[in-house]
Amino acid sequence: MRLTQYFLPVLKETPAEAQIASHRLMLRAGMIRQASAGIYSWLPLGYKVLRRIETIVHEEQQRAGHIPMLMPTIQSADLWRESGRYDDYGEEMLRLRDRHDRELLYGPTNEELITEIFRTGVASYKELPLTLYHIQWKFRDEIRPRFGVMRGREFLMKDGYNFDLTKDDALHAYNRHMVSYIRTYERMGLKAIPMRADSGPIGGDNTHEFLVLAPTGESGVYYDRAVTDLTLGERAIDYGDREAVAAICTDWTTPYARTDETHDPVLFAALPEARRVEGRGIEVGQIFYFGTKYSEPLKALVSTEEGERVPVHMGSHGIGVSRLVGAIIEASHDDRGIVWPEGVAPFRVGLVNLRQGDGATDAACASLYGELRAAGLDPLYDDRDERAGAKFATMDLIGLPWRITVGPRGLAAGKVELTARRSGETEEMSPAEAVARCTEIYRGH
Ligand code: 5CA
Repeated sequence: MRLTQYFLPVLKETPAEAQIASHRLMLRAGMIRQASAGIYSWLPLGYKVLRRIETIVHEEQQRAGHIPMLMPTIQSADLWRESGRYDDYGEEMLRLRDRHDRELLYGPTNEELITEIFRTGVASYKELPLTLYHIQWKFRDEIRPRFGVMRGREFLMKDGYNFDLTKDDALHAYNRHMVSYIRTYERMGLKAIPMRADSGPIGGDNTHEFLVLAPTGESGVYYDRAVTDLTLGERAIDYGDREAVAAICTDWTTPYARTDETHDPVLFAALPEARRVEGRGIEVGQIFYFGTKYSEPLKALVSTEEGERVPVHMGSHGIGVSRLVGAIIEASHDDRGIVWPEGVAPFRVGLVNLRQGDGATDAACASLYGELRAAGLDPLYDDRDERAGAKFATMDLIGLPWRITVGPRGLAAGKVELTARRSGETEEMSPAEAVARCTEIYRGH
């Protein structure tokens, strides 16, 4: 993309209403614009990051064997009466009426609707196990929407639902979700720690939240330092292998790691002092096993091998897709702006022309731009008639991980500069080498 043909409304001033770095930077970098309290438009740059995150979530869910679909944002109140949650959900639920005076709501989550789909589509244990998920906008009329997309009223969530015959099968689904989530967050350059949590209005006693450590997080967290040394990396995972999947979960859940809701000071105090860490975290996902809490009232039954009709065991599993954009920025920024991890960068490479209008420099940039595109590196070419300082400031603010700088002096020696946003390190090399290096960096992302 050429910057002169893009829409990147960066702000010079720091917006007064934004209290945390990610909110400030998302507004300044022209990623989002508030439409009303807790409701945002995603401008082109922000939308690109959101789509990258969604793609990673889709890939990892499907790798775990979970099936994508799409349910609507608007749901009928009737189903929520059947489950008994229509009244329980309280003021957070946005309730609507259509022209026929039928009661509707903007879905805050989808346990009821998916269970309804399941009960009319599945009759026998032979069709299990089944895990369905979608990525869809939710609405929760939060009393205090704040921190931009971190606590919005409208937000994008991946929510998945498993249906299993037995508790053991459902716990395997729970474990599959835990492992696939760890991998999902790692691909986004995040360390998200599963912590034992409280289930709130979703219900059930088996639940973990995934927390990204950040001083601006809304949850207090207490953990054993050992848990931060764990990584899944590139290892192959057979999601059908119950023991292998369970063993990974055991590794991650054995060290003490809890949020303030479930913190146990006595257990925590038993850890060696050097390993005890207290901090704050951003909740970027939560998984639940709740057994037959919804399948019983909603009559989601299957026939067993013996011909008996039994309620299925269920769990639900959420990832805060739009919140992740903010969480990644909280975890990865500096004084000059955002520092995107390679996995989610809106453009892979920024191309800066230091002498716009100079024939040779323009020609070198145009050809480099073409090669970067051909290599699938989705470059952003700053072809504006601006000073070098202003171009660098924009690139730093929007946080592209790699920048190639092209100027007449370097070109005379056949060189351009490749700069890493994170370290600021710069290396001179030929344009072809710069393309080759970036291609190598992004292999696998
Ligand atoms: N039905 C279950 C799992 S599918 C559920 O709704 N879980 S949840 O309430 O924990 O939400 C899942 C994730 O959505 C949270 O971990 C969080 O990352 C994100 N989320 C929840 N509320 C908001 C909000 N107001 N703004 C942005 N993200 C949110």
